[in-house]
Amino acid sequence: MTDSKIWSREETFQREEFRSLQLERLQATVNRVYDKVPYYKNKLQEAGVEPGDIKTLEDIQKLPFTVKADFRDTYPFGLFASTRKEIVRFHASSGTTGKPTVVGYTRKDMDTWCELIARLVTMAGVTDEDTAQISFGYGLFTGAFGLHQGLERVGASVIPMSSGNTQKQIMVMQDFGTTTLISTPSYALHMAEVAWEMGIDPKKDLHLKWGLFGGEGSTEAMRRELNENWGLFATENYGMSELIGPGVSGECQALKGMHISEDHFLPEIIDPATGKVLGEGEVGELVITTITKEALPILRYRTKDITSLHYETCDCGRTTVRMSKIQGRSDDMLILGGVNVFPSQIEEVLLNIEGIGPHYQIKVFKKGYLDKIEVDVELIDANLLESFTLLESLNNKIKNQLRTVLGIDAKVNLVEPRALARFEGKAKRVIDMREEQ
Ligand code: DLL
Repeated sequence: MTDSKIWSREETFQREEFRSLQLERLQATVNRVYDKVPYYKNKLQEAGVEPGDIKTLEDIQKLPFTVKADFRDTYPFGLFASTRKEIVRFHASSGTTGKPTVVGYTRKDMDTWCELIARLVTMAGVTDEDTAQISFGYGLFTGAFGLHQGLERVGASVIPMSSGNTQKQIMVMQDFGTTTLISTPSYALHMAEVAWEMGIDPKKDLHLKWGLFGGEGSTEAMRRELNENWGLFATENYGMSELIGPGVSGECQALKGMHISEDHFLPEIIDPATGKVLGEGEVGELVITTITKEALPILRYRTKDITSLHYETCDCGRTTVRMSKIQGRSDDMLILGGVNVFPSQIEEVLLNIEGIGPHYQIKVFKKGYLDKIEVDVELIDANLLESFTLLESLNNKIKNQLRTVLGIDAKVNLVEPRALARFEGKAKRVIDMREEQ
């Protein structure tokens, strides 16, 4: 793997340079929300904090958290710190129920966003020689437009394909010579299947070099599958609408975690149960304060995403803090017979078992006071369905693995290839049937 270049000098700042810039920007952000967002002014006053109380970076802990409900309570624009005239773009998050979370950007925010994406695509290996096909859905979702502008900034040739229409995606990849695929990891897996059905081997017949995946989690086993199916080098990136969209963090080619652009985002890890701030390497909920946003500055946003932070300099030379893969969301965690598990841990176990594909679905039920799960898993080879003995032994193997690795008991249903739903955006792998019972 060739070493990619580093886009901005800030990515290699010394820790002290970061700290003084972060303090200055944190103070400016607290002043900004105090002056311009009445909702925040109230929240700060209730917490007994004045902007002048933020004298060191550690004083961030005096600030109250912001949570999703704050967006709901102020829907649509109540957290905005800029006037409508200053806003040049709206996006909204893909909530499944109720009102979406609306976010806005000023011209300067758009420029920052572009810069952040330029950093992450560069660290993944993309250059102005590349042709990037964006297979995220264009629209209110931040994924497509976010990646689009940053890729143009580095000079890549962008194909604004959007998601869906999968056969056409493959045709365009072949005819336009796409080298870079941008999508959710689950959609990329599905696209490879469609290519095979069309008689195209993505690895041999297409020219993919880079896959920049994000918007949802993926395990290392899923990464191997993506690399293998497409013949590309997969990196992952993370973000969320409330904070900016994609661009919060991304992996470099060393694959040692996702680099957070610390000159724009101040990360903390907390114990989700108590709110206590945890130390380097400890696993907990990611909390982020935006320190350069104009339209929508957010103090200590509780992302609900579970990860840890690592500060030592990366092999790529960047000094920015890295966050480990998201293990799950604090509200996704299942408690099965007293054992806490995230769906991503179940995925990791399944994808390491031979004979089953990367498509699965977890159904959660309530039995008495206990949660129980059933896992539907797709076979790779439909012929196995003919042999009861082989099927039974694979089924037992999966159950045993789930028991020995994770300590959980699950009912496993093996289903034929292509029996489970495919996704063009974010996958929905967990079906929660607890409320319906
Ligand atoms: O998903 C922004 C994004 C778009 C990031 C494209 C990367 C690429 P939302 O729709 O607001 O924004 O969803 C945010 O998605 O809190 C995580 O739970 C999840 N998520 C995003 N990226 C990852 C990732 C975009 N790499 C929510 N790993 C976040 C795990 C991810 N979860």
